[in-house]
Amino acid sequence: MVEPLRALIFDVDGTLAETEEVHRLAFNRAFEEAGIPWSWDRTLYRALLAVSGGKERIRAYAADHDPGRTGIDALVRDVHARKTEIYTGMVREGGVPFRPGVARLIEEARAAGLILAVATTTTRANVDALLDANTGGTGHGWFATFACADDAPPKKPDPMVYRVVLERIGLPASACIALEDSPNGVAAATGAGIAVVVSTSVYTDGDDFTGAAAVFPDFGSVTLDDLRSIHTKA
Ligand code: XBP
Ligand code: MG
Repeated sequence: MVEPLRALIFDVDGTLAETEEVHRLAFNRAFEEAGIPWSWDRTLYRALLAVSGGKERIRAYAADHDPGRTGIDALVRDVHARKTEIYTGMVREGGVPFRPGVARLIEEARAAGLILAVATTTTRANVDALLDANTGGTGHGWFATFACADDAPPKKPDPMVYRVVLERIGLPASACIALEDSPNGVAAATGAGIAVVVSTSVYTDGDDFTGAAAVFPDFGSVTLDDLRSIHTKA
């Protein structure tokens, strides 16, 4: 890109923090509470993550594994709402820290006057819980905008959530870098014309990140200057 880097757009799950294992446990607890005989182990959950969005994930799983079940619309609505309550409760207990380098990159970007934003498939309440647990609430003010599940109904790999962020921050895609952990996230960001830098996560390690400008195991040794040079070459 010829113009300077002016914004970092962060994905949440798998990027800000390794949250998917907590999501998986919350899904299973919500199923159990509802008396639904479903339980997602790690291997199955990794496959189910191909579908972004918890509601969409439940619906896709039911269609494949329990096609005769009736009342799916109410099940998805109610079980997902309870799952979100369980998830936010677990995150607020602590123990889901930011991934290596994330807090430092945020600090470097803020000190350099970059705009920060969030583009996620997850529910806003989940983002708030993660920021409250890891920043005591101050983290909300770091981000100019949060585009979450309700802001972009078509989920990643659809680029809508990133287009919503670009619109809200008033910058062209060429002035931004997206930080992601998954192929769906890479497809969504590149679909919006944004260069993507990946930190592979527990559930995406080894996936195909074709289209990403750079892939790292984590951001522990990635500086803002590294992102600037990646952005220049993108
Ligand atoms: C990852 C997702 C989300 C979470 C579950 O989001 O696909 O659906 O797995 O959260 P991200 P919800 O874009 O941050 O990687 O149940 O709230 O959808
Ligand atoms: Mg993610």
